[in-house]
Amino acid sequence: MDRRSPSETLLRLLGERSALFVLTGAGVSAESGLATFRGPDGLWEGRDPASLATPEAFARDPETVWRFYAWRRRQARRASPNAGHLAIAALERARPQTDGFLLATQNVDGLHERAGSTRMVRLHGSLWRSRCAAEGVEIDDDRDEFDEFPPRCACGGPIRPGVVWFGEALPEAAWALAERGARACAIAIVAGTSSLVYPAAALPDIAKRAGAYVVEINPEHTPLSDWAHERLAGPAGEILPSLVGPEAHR
Ligand code: BJW
Repeated sequence: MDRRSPSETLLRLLGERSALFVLTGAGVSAESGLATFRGPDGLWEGRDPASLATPEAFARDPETVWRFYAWRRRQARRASPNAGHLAIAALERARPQTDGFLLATQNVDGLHERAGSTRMVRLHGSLWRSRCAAEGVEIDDDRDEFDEFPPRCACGGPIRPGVVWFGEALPEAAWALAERGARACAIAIVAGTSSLVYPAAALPDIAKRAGAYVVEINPEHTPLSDWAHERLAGPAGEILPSLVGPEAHR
């Protein structure tokens, strides 16, 4: 059933400080002014993901790929965390026990970190990291201006954005922690994702099979909407704050 305010069941579970797993996607940053990927005004609208977010695209046309990510870095630098990011950080602070909270984000924009989230894993890398495509090592390089394409590592190899593209494996440690967090939680909150991209989209199912109460926060219907225990149909920046604070934890 679609609703905008949390059910008694959810408020009770939150009030008990039950172990919480949060999975986020681009929709959580939409209210910070950053475009999502899919849908009308999305980043993939009028752009072919295969020409921007695959290792093959980078090998074929590193300049187009780097210009896209340099533009994304400029957009993200100008953005600020919104009420949804801040609410997730507050939900973490309310669960000081190590196993009581984990945030797994598909977002690469760094807004969760800037909002104060610490117990988190980045499933799809970071806009603020680069990597040598030849050696695989991460490089401290978050420039958005370049004098050559692709920029070069000291070893001579091409430097690429430190994100996970289609067809690439997710960072092993981040995935292992996310899977463990999903398996161990009592509540799984899934906010602002189309639930289309795997393996991240499998995490709510892992949580549900392990017995968790699964809650979706999204103004639009997704494949998860059909089987989540609770669906809060609205913007994350409005709904997430309603899960925080003494009134939500009675
Ligand atoms: C709001 C809102 C508001 C708006 N409040 N909500 C199983 C089945 C089918 C395919 C596959 C499968 N397993 C793997 C695949 C292939 C592929 C895949 O999933 N393809 C599908 C698209 C069909 N997956 C992969 O390739 C992954 N790798 C892999 O599986 O490797 C296997 C392997 C193993 C071992 C060795 C080698 C390989 C990698 C996936 C990487 C995804 N990368 C991207 C780009 C990252 C860098 C960048 O940022 O540019 O990640 S693609 C893009 O999609 C980005 C996102 O993180 C990801 C998910 O998107 P997200 O966040 O859900 O955004 P949207 O736009 O889709 O949705 C936004 C939602 O927000 C909407 O629902 C709105 O309604 C909502 N919203 N405003 C709340 N205010």
